[in-house]
Amino acid sequence: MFGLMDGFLKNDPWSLQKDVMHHVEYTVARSRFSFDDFEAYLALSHTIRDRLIERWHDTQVYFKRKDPKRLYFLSLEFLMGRSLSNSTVNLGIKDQCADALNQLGFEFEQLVEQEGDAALGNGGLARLSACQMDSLATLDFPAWGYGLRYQFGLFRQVILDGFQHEQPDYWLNFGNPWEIERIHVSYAVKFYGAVEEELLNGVKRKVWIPGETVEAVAYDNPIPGYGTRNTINLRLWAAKPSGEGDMESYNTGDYINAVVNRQRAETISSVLYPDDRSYQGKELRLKQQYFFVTASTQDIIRRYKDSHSNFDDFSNKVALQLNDTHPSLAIIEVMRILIDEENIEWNRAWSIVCDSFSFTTHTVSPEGLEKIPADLLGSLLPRHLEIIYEINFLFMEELKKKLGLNYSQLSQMSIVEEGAVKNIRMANLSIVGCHAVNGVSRVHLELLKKRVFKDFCELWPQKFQYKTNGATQRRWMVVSNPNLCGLISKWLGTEAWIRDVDLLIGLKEFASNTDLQHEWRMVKRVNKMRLAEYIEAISGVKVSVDAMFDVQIKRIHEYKRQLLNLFGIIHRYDCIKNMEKSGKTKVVPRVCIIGGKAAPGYEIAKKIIKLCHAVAETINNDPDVGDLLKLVFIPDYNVSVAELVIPGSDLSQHLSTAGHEASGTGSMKFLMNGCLLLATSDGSTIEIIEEIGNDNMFVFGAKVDEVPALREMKSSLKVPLQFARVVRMVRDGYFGHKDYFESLCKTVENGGDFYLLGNDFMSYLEAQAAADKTFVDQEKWTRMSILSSAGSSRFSSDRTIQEYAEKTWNIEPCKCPF
Ligand code: DL6
Repeated sequence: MFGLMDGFLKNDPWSLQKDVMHHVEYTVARSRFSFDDFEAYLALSHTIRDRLIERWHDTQVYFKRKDPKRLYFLSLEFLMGRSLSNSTVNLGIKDQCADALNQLGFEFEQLVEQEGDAALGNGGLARLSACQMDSLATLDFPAWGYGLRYQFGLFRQVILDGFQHEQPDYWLNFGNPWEIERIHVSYAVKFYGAVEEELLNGVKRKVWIPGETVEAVAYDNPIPGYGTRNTINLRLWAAKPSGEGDMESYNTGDYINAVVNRQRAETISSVLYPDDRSYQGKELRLKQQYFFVTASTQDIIRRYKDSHSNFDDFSNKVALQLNDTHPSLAIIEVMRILIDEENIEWNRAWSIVCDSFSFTTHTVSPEGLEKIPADLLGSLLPRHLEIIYEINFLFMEELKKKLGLNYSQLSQMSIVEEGAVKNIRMANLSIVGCHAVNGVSRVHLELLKKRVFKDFCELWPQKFQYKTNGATQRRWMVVSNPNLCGLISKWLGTEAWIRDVDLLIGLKEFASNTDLQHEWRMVKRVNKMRLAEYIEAISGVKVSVDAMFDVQIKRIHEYKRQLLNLFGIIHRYDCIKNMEKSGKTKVVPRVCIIGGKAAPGYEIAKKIIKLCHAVAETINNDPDVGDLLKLVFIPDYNVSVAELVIPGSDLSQHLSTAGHEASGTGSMKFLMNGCLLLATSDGSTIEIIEEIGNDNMFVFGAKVDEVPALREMKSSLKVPLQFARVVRMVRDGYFGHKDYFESLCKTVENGGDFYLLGNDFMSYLEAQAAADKTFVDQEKWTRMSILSSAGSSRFSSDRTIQEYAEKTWNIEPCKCPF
């Protein structure tokens, strides 16, 4: 057992209890004779935070002494969720904390529930960043995460009469014990203004005279590894008014306006953009991107210069990872610092930049790529636009030499898109400025080669790679499903799989063992009971734990096809309604659970949420159906809701039209927890199928390479009768709101069915029927469930990070001694 005493602070229950009481009295400022759950949560969190800080300091001192090559992971989004439980697990002191609290009359699990989610991101990309931070710390890599400390994270989803409403996420209102404000770590961030030429020692150089300056202040979030003392840092930046101020206004007596203008600086880090696909052309978004990029790169270069007197070793000591194109201005910012401030000659600066940066794209469609209007960029960051034009000019010259004067290809590959509005293509910039471009699954790389970055892949085939995404088993198994973990450790005879996940495969040999199967089912049942209680509390719907819990939780998107799920549910309902009494005894009871947020401006996605509620209203109140079918929408889906729902699910659905999901990571979390997958062959699911076998899941639908041809033919494809019938039920107002759902129905009718719901419907129903049939055979189901967990190790973020470390970042572990 690690973690009993590894710093000044002790980790036995008695010492923990003493420290909790200290924080009750001196941090939370409550009487030690009277404090509630929330105050106990705060005191415990500060107790844990002290221990994190000790390890964090030791780790940073050790890194400084060893000076290894460091990885800097730049991401505009991190979906960290809650920290208390995760920290105690990774520090190895969860049981001791529970004991300490018990003696004080508190339940650890109860206190965990007091914490709100840190939701500084939208969806897959953001949660992936969080999982990868956990793996970087656990595998002892010398890494830093950098991002933005939004004052308002992802909006809270409130459902009123079945409609989604968005409310601000006041996550910082009651303080955040997991962060450390570093008022002394701050950097000036410049915007607007003009570029002038200056003569310095007979050499001409460019000087950017800004029109506005704000300050970026660091907030550090320690990220503990599991089974190691290493605790790395996630540094998030908040915007504050610059110390310099607007003296002119103060002097002219416009005191109030001067103060108000200064406060405006804070809006830069105030709110996360809630759309996970498009961020085009918004000045505030661009300001956010540059703000976090310049603060981070200034910090990184400052750290490098602390121990190096020139830039010769920069790319041997610094790996900069761009999480999608959102931080891609970092390429330009480092270039600007090197040439304008460090007086490094252009070619040398460019080779330092290209050797240091790598890029991962999370997008599958060329239309989804980020573009910034050149006018906007030039007004906000005039010097950066000049540098972009220069990089592009040199790139075009190089291309002409290689490709000749093929203007159509040159214009496709140019960083600058000419047209009515001149745009800067951030993906092209990232490809040109990075030594490696990664996709997030094998098929994603194939799509990048064929569609998204075809010309670039042909030009630089060696640059393009893939690292299949993963999820951390610490959060998604140990924290969220402790009973299953206990069971797995018991059967494997070790807890070592929590760090060395490949050991999970050892479960395979017991998959048919009736004792394990029995215990496995018991664990699932307890998790289902917990989920059923939650469902009743939020919706008033009582569900039976004997039913199959069938779950689809993720962002609401047309391509993710929650609508296909709803059509399937309507079909099932229709069948039950039209069944003889005797037939009903053969129906496998289902509780269908859907959860997810729709981007505020995404009308069709919002209609899907409303349809889900309308269908649920009809089904759940129909006495002909009873417990045979229930439908529940879980509001405000977030990381901690996922932690509750996933362990309690029997079946999980991943229905994206093939070729649309770059990877998908939800499926991996379900897989680890022994939920069976019902899925299309898309993204990482293709690799999951290879790993655990077609016969251990329910696969359906068109394949990636069939989709383009099906799209071509879709207006002539015959729609199955069953499909036409369910669409008609919605269109004709069977679930009410006839006019409102008309536009939703139109998306799948009259040849408009871009996401091929009609095409895949029958194969979807067959997969559902196979799931029903298997569920009846509990022995078979449990065996498949155990094999799913056993086969999930490849989908751990530990494996992903190991691959990045070896093949892209070229970094080595740097383990802080105990
Ligand atoms: O790579 C993480 C995650 C993938 O698993 C999903 O397939 C993909 O849709 C998602 N992308 C985003 C938004 N992307 N951008 N930009 O979350 O990334």
